[in-house]
Amino acid sequence: MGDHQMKLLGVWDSPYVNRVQIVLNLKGISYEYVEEDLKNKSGLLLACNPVYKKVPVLIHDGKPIAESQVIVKYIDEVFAGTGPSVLPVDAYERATACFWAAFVDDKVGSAWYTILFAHEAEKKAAEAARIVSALETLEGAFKYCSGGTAPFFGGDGFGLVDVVLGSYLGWFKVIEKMVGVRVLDATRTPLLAAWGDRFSAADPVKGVLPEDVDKVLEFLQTFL
Ligand SMILES: N[C@@H](CCC(=O)N[C@@H](CS)C(=O)NCC(=O)O)C(=O)O
Repeated sequence: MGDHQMKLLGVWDSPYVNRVQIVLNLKGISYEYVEEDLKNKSGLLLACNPVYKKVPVLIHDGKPIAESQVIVKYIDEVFAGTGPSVLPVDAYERATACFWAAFVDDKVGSAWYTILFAHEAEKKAAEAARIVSALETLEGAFKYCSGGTAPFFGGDGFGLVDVVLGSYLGWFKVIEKMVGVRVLDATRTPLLAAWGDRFSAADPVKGVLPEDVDKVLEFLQTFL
């Protein structure tokens, strides 16, 4: 990407990091990836995100940007002329996409996080049910956003909601193994199930989302 210096601080199995990687790939922006050890955070991470001390952090020409949705919007704006856009030009459509992207992290993200660290099986099952319920709502949102015919929330290509929700797809399989409940189920949410297959197969996503469920579970054990 010309003269731009892009460095991404991340963790390989983080949905928040993965969505930034997907957008960078989508736009064809090359970047240096630095894997963080969250049990021993680097001085660079602490200096770049002193408020939350979390990944992802994108460092663009020495300037740090934190919070995944903020980073995605930043990339889309700064590299507006490079590759496809994830945010619509129309203000109302943009507001709608931001609303659903916030809904995903609010409902799916919070339940995902609780499942990871809850000890009781009942608690994990209740949170998985919250994800299922959010996905049922998102099935309706998909119908609305895609007009019932387009392949993605963003239309013919990825939009903000696609990359935000799509970044959890690998984890849905992990949750299924942890909790024994099917999260993204074609009988309950057929449009979303088909969307998930399309999303996972797309070029910008290949090699980004965690696919090896046991590897993710093993890695998770190191934090418990
Ligand atoms: N809202 C943040 C969430 C980022 C987040 O939770 N990152 C986790 C990894 S998945 C992290 O860095 N955790 C380290 C910690 O909590 O100390 C975003 O969208 O970027």
